[in-house]
Amino acid sequence: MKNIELLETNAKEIRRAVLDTCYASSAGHVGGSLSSTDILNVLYNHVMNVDPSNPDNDTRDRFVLSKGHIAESLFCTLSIRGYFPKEDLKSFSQFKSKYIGHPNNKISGIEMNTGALGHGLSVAVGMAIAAKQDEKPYYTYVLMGDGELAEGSIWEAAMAASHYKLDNLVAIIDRNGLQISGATEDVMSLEQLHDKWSAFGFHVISVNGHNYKDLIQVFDEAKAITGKPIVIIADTIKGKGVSFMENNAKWHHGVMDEEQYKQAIKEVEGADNNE
Ligand SMILES: Cc1ncc(C[n+]2csc(CCOP(=O)(O)OP(=O)(O)O)c2C)c(N)n1
Ligand SMILES: [Mg+2]
Repeated sequence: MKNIELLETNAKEIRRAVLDTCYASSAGHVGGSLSSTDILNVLYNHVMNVDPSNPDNDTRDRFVLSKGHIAESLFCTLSIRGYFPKEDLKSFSQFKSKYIGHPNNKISGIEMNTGALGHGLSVAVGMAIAAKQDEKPYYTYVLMGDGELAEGSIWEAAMAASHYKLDNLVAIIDRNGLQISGATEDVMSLEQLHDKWSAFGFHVISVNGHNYKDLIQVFDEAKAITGKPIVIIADTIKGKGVSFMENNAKWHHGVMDEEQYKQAIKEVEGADNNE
């Protein structure tokens, strides 16, 4: 499967760029960046109809990073996809840089400023309604964190999405089980998550969020659904690819020292394949 091999090569490159960016800036949210890497990779390099040389094309698929704190993961994915030079990321999180610690729509390829959790789905609903009204063929994808689901505004947006039968809207939940201060099930329990989204009128799909074959299949499945919005619950590992970060809330926004950085790079570069 040539496609999957390419995605796996990209994944290493994105993970390496995320680690470089976080280490150089002593900033970023490395744990949630690494849990979302494979989702962003498959969206930008397989699923979405986007063209970096024409980023404002009217019929482009839209993507909203509702869990905006992992901006570096989106920036690295966009730069590797060709939206802007990788060099630009050297200014990440620095004074006067447009590559601030959260998505910023002054950057090519970014649709919405995010970072205050809970708003992405509402705006994505608006984009999906606009596509229907304008009779445009684009899909809107929105990535949310599982901790983010504690925001009440998400459930208002979910009601609207099913009320308007937005089958051109695909929500993805990075279900890594952790939020900033610990396990989601301790901080604000979410289960039964599948049943909740189903009760809100969504077509619900569960997937291993690190397996490209499965991810490709569920994004295909989403396109075949009509009459209701789709949510993909992607089971992931926070810190995926770096053993000492995996499943450890400390690495939500932990800063690596030199030894940890070197070890992390060694691990992501040595990874045989993505899952
Ligand atoms: C409205 C709002 N409240 C609080 C925060 C602070 N905050 C940043 S990340 C985070 C935890 C998010 O957890 P999750 O959505 O699970 O993200 P992930 O595990 O994917 O990094 C919190 C509470 C915020 N950014 N916005
Ligand atoms: Mg989480």
